[in-house]
Amino acid sequence: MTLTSSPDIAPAPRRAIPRPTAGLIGIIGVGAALGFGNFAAALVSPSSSPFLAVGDTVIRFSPEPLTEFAKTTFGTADKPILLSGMAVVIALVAAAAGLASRRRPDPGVTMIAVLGLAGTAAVVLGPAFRPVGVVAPLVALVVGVASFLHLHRLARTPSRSAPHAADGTRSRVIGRRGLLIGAVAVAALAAGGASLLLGGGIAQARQAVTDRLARAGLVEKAPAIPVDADFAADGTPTFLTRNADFYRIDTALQVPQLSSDDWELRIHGMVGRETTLTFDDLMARPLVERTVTMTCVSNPIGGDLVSTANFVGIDLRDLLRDVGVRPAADQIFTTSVDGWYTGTPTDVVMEPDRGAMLAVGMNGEALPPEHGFPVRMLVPGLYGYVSACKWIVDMELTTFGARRGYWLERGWAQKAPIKTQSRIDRPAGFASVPAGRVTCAGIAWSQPTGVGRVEVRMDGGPWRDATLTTLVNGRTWRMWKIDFDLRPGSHTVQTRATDAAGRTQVEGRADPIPDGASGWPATIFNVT
Ligand SMILES: Nc1nc2c(c(=O)[nH]1)N[C@H]1C(S)=C(S)[C@@H](COP(=O)(O)O)O[C@H]1N2
Ligand SMILES: [Mo]
Repeated sequence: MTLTSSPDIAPAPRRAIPRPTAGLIGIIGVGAALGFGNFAAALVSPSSSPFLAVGDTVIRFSPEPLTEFAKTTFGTADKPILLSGMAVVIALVAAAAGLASRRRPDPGVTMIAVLGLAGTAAVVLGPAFRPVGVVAPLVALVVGVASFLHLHRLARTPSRSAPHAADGTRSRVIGRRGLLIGAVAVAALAAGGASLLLGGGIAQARQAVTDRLARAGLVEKAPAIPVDADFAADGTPTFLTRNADFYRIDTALQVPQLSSDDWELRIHGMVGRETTLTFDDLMARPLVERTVTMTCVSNPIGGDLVSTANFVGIDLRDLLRDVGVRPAADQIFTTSVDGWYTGTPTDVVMEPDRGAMLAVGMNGEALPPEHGFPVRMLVPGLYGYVSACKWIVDMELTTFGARRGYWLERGWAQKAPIKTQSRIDRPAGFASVPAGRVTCAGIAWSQPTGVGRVEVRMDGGPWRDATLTTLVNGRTWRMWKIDFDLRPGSHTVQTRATDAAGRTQVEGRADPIPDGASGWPATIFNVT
């Protein structure tokens, strides 16, 4: 390469780029790759962001104990934490490659090419790959290499304005301002691409569905929630969980952007009549509204992976009866647009009172993107990982022998009814409360039967019956509270719930894996 910045100056022999500049050039080159890659993905195919695809791959191949640790330790923050960690590692690699390129650009170019190819591979081998998906990682690769080479060239070009050393060979230091502007532009682009990826695309389609649901008639309406359905004033959650507060669990790093206009559900396999349902087909069926408490199998004792909402959608049993299920099909295998998959026992879904649904609405609006817009499955009384496929696009009637769900492959149980549970919300663990009358309060659930009784004991004393809220229905949680008169000192409160059929919550402690946590919760607190 011959590079002269100006014909009237003889090319000076070029020296190494100063270290800080070299590192920064590496970072900006990679930043440009990521920013443009995200941006291209947002425009072309949301699932093809090379950065997010690498993250998805990390998740898919993480050993089960690690994902479980991340889920329980970081909760919903697990994904931002993973992405931030990846960003830090990539920035370090980029800076190192930049430093190695003080004279020749080859190490930096190689690094960007390797990262770009890794991103391309992650996209191409990802579960939701379509051929247009290669555009974004290739844009990232080309833009990354080009910006790196350009900056490298600038940095190595002797500057006319720079004071010349005695030998006249001082390399040009790119203006700090120029670099800063470049870095900010790259960051803005990356952020812009990310926000487009994470939301903009389907807002209109969602609003249209919300409006449509507001006009639609319901053949089954959920009874109004009684005002005394919770003890929120005493520390329990409100009966209905706001959509923004509803717990969220899935393997998707980026929320799938699937418009209701593009949505189709193929129902096939061991069925009488293979069927493809469009969103209009779904909305043309009788719509039902049901109040349901959902729970994640990973919820530890005392955990908050449990929430309640009013869901609107169609009755899944009715739909399957219309399609016709062959008797041998013991598994309903569902797949999401992002490639996640699970299997649900057919016999449970076909129970007349189970209330299994394909849901499109949640608490008066279209499903939020994070909760499966446009359509998700829902089976009251089964943990989400075996029943609640979000962004559902495929339903195959098959057998448990033929196919295994995503979490089954990772050691979780095939059949997973939600275990009867109770939780102590007040007092909080290690809280200090004034002596005298102390109110203890919390929640309990036992779907689909419903909670019939919650007993509470203090410091290993006799079990006492707590006051319960009105039972809304067997598919939902129920709140409890009880007062104790307590002296100063350390105290331990413990609960156990019993379902409406008289079965009491299991005392023995079990971890969430393989089929849900068990054990009577206990909270230690101080009376002062
Ligand atoms: N597509 C998809 N659907 C999914 C999952 C997932 O990872 N991907 N996770 C399941 C699990 S483990 C649970 S507990 C519920 C959680 O639903 P929510 O996020 O709406 O609360 O979704 C289920 N459906
Ligand atoms: Mo879950």
